[in-house]
Amino acid sequence: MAVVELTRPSPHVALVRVNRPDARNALNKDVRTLINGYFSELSEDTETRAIVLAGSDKYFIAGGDIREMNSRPTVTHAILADRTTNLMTCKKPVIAAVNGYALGGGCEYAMQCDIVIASEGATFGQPEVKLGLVPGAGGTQRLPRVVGKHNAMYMLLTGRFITAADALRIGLVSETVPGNCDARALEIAEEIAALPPLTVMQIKDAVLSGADIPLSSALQIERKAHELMYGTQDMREGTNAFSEKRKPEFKGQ
Ligand code: CO8
Repeated sequence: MAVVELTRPSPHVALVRVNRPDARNALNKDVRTLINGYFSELSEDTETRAIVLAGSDKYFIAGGDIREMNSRPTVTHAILADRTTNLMTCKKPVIAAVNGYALGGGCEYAMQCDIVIASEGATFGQPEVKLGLVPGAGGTQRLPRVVGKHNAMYMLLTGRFITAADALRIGLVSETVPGNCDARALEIAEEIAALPPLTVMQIKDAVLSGADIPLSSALQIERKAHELMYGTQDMREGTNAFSEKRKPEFKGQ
């Protein structure tokens, strides 16, 4: 069985599942390569409108592979390392379904998703400091942007784990559910997949493109994305359906 699997549980929805139980779904080279490959493919696939990234019942992803990291040739790796993932550049909305541990690179991969659904029993943490490491996939940069400086520093400087309830409180998680959260994440993916896909992609692009630039420039991105939608059939369909008091049928055109 592959360490990462792609399935299509419903029309327009893809599920990418990490399946490396022996190492608690740690991100070794194979896992990272497969995730990159799938997200590159799904980003361009016109049939796919929403994606769920999941792990197992008890482990989302327990971080980078510690054994693999320990044996890296330091300088070569430092020069060649590229932490860009096709997860963070994926054009389609990505929902993380976090059951169990999301640690280190696992917490960082969850943060690279657009929506994070967690089981009430999930655990989040950036324990790199305890290994003598600085986070390497966005922990020191994305985490403070998501949860604010003091919450981020608490997690990053102590390496302590936090509960799903605390993750929800500080904004690291969008929603928590009792028990396994895969079904809820897929339900949200299906909800998004029924919406006009060009609009969904433009909203995601506007949010991410505008996040790190001055507000005036970010608002230009939004203005152009807004205007672009007037040229789509789906915008006509959505507004006509509203006036005619019927359910819209979006075609992605
Ligand atoms: N890497 C490699 N192997 C791991 C990892 C890991 N991150 N986590 C667990 N394993 C392995 C263990 O070595 C063990 O292997 P074995 O059976 O051969 O001895 C097996 O999984 C089971 O582990 P446990 O017995 O510890 O399982 P528990 O269920 O008792 O505990 C925990 C689960 C809490 C997840 C625990 O395993 C743990 O704390 N793991 C390490 C968490 C951690 O420190 N993560 C941060 C890693 S550093 C990092 O993420 C930096 C990322 C840099 C960028 C990444 C880019 C992709």
